[in-house]
Amino acid sequence: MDHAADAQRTDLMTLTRFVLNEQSKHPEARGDLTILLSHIVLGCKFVCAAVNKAGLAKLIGLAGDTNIQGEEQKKLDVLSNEVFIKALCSSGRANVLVSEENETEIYVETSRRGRFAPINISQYYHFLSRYCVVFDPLDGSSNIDCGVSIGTIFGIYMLKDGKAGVVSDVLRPGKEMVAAGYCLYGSSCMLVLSIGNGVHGFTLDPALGEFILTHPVMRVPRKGKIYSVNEGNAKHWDEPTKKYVEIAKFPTGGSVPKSLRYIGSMVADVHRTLLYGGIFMYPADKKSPNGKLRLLYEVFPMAYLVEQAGGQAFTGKERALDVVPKKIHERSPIFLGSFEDVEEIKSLYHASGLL
Ligand code: P6P
Repeated sequence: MDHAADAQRTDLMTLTRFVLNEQSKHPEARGDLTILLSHIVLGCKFVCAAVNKAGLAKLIGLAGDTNIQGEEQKKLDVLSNEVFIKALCSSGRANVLVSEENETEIYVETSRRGRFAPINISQYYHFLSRYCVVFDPLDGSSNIDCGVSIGTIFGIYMLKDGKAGVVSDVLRPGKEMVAAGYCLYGSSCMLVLSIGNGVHGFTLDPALGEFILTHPVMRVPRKGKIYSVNEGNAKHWDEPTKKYVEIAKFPTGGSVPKSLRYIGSMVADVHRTLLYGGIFMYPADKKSPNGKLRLLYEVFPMAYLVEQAGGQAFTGKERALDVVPKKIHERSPIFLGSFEDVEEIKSLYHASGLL
């Protein structure tokens, strides 16, 4: 009998247990983040089920509407956005929400904020729900109809001063996030999370309906053999990006060329980069001077995770997590992944005089 394997099978570390254990290390923690995360997890389970049966349930196809980004909304986009907004509002721990699918930020009405018996105004503010959540409910949704993996991305800030939330509570550098994660709806449903102490992967066990810790302490390999970019934009790239890709394809000094892997679904591309190493890039170009990906709910959470896993995230000008957003839907170029691979693109930008 393999007692270790047997113990592994019966000592299931669920995501909830893991977060509770982590939070128990912080005496000041009141369990609000645990409650908030449990509602995000509920949303992920719901969307996972919906994505898996989309083909059968005729959810695939256009919802006949367009979002603020001008992109055609698919039914699963609409459903996912509603699920997460309702889950976050009912958590009683969310104060300000920003969704890719909503033009303006959402202020959770007071009655839905933390459950409390206000003794006096200062304690009222103290017990007010303290978290702001920025999220892309279903990123990569243009890939839904062809069965490519898609995902949910989220980042969490704590209110700056504990009073009623305002938009400036979310127009903050990504380094001020207290947690970030994504849920990948692919061959399996995997939630990858950091609450500031490393990155950990949890795989949904459909039989239990629980996310089980399968990838503890995920680390990005220091250097990788993969570069991930949409080469269809090559003619619009700046010189450092062109140079980096040129070196990746035609290395000197007898090095082996890197492999190109590009899925076109950020969660899937970043997940592979976290596991296998290498670099994922969505650079600025002449068509999109600020790149395509959204800073608040795509770039920041992924940059937070990659740094927590020992990698780097760079915008072409600065460390991605240092950027101060001016608008909730602003875009940013991004280069993220293995520490040494990102260091190479940073050196090319410094040598170019663009910095
Ligand atoms: P392109 C999906 O639409 C998305 O927002 C990200 O998930 C993905 O990384 C990117 O756009 C792909 O963009 O221009 O290469 O199709």
